[in-house]
Amino acid sequence: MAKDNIKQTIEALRNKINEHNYQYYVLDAPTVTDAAYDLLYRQLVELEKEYPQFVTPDSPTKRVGDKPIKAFAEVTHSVPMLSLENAFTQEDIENFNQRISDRLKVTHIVDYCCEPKLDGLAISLRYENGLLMQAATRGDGETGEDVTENIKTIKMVPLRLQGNYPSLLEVRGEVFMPKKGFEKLNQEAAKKGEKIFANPRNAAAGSIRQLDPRIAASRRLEVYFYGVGAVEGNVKLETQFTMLKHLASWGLRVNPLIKVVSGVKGCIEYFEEIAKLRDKLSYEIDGIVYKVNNLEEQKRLGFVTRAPRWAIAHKFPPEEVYTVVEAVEFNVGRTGALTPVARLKPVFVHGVTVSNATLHNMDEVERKDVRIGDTVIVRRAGDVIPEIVAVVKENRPANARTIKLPKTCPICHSHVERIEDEAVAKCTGGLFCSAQRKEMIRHFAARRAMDIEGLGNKLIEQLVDSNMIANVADIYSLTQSELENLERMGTKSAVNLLTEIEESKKTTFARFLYSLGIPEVGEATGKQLALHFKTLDALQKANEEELQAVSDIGPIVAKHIAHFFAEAHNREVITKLLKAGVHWETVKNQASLPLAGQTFVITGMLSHLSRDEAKDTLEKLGAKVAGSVSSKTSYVVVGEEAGSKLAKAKELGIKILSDDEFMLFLKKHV
Ligand code: 5U1
Repeated sequence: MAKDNIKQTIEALRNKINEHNYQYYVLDAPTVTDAAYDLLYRQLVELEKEYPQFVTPDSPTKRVGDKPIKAFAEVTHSVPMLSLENAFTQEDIENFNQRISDRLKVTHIVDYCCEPKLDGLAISLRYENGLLMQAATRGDGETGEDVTENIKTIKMVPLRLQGNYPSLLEVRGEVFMPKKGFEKLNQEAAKKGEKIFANPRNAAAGSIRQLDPRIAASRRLEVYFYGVGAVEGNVKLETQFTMLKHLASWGLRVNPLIKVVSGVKGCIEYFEEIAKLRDKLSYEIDGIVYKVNNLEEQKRLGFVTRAPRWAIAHKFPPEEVYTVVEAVEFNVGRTGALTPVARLKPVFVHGVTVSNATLHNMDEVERKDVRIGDTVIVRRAGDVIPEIVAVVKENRPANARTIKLPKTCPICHSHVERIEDEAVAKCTGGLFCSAQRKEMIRHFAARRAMDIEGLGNKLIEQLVDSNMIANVADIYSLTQSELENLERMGTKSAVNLLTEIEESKKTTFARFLYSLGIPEVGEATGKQLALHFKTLDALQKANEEELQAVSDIGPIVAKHIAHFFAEAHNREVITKLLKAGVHWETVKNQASLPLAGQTFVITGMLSHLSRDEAKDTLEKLGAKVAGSVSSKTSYVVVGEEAGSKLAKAKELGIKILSDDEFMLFLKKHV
């Protein structure tokens, strides 16, 4: 074949495949069989292999890069990516509509473009002369991360636009993981003993923030586009709805449920209509977005801080469902506390099957008067643990059984003790109880404690049940040959785990104290103790009175700490840990650190650091990190989707640092 012919054949194949992708993924109306599609694709792969000079960046074969990237570059959005104000009631929507009419000085009923609000990850795609040049996350709205390689793996994202597209288009939308893909991903993760995602939103975000595009490609991600940033060229956009029609004509997937309605009444009707459909949708939604339909009016309304005045997200209430309590079991925690857990007849809520709900403690069981056999209302909001809201007393069967605190521990059969006036009942088995031992080890290995990532729940179960480890110090004597012989543990996993165990030996005094699992000693108390006593020796020698001299430590916590160190077994474990090589840097005097005396509040999702990393860095510099904004706050660090804390900071005139400003601030102080 002549070179010109080959070039044309490759081009024709590319166009055909892109057209089939569009029909399949965007229109959901394929016109060829999978086999016919695969044949075209293979032909293109073969020809491109033979004639690499004719490969173009928009070739469908170039969606998945074969190498991980090193890091995500920063992208400054030419038009900021806004977020949305939330509304929860009809009254909120009425107020929103009133504000719009007042500001526009109009008396006519305003038209709204209504869209389902997806629970995913906001992205911005930049097309230059129809070619996909860049994809970025929202980040702080001004600057995001370059995730082009991962976005390209989503087949419904066109690599080249079609039709009469503008010369420059920045299009905004939401990447999400449909319910089925999410369930499958979690089932596979659970089988492999890997971390499961709490919700589809985390799964989508986690997939797009992978450095290896092959991982993103293996996840079933989808996208819907809902707006534009910068647009240049021959296109006139008049309403939100016609803008979306234009997007669809350029090959960009737009949600088919979008509709224009008239006034608040239309909005609420749409809200109710979609709420009824919600369970049947293949993806999770958490509300409806209403947008003033007229784009000229949108422009006149403008925006406040990072949210437009012309749009609002009307959130669905937390979902509540009815089910039956089939049994109640008691989980034993690290400190021996028994938590009643209701085993429920499985019920589907928000795309997740719920079969357990915590009842917290016996006081809660008695207060709610929950009995086995009862019909109950279960609520699941976002990713929190499902809880029983109330009992439907009218449905109580005659044979409903009251829930009794067991007299002995369900795991080790030691005596259970419930101290008068205390809600919590405890197994008295201590380290004799394997449930407590497992929880203790789980706590010790946790990320915020000694941070041994590969030591997950399943492995701990195996190690304790087979008597390979009895306490946390034993972790440091595990050997490769012992580990290799365990279920689901090859040489590679064993070596990786041993490396992590070795790395965990270098820690901080505060983390070490926290990881010991002393009752009532959380991270904050661990830090206070480390700062106050500076050495383990000094802490171990302190009596209850001396312990109470530490800020925030009262008589109960002091007693727990003193008891812990008085116990010979605990001292033995500590000695073994130190002998194994666990060590930390000498604790510095707080006052000498650069951010001593300053209090920070972090709100929203940061794009450069995880919240934990930001907190650790600030604390290492001597700052305190608080959970709420007050007049004593020195700085509020604001990430994506910051809410009421940002508003409060503004109200109190507290210094605000954006995500990027915070990074510069840290650089200056490290
Ligand atoms: N459906 C939809 N989701 N969503 C999210 N539309 C929409 N619009 C948004 C956001 C953040 O922002 C524009 C109003 C700027």
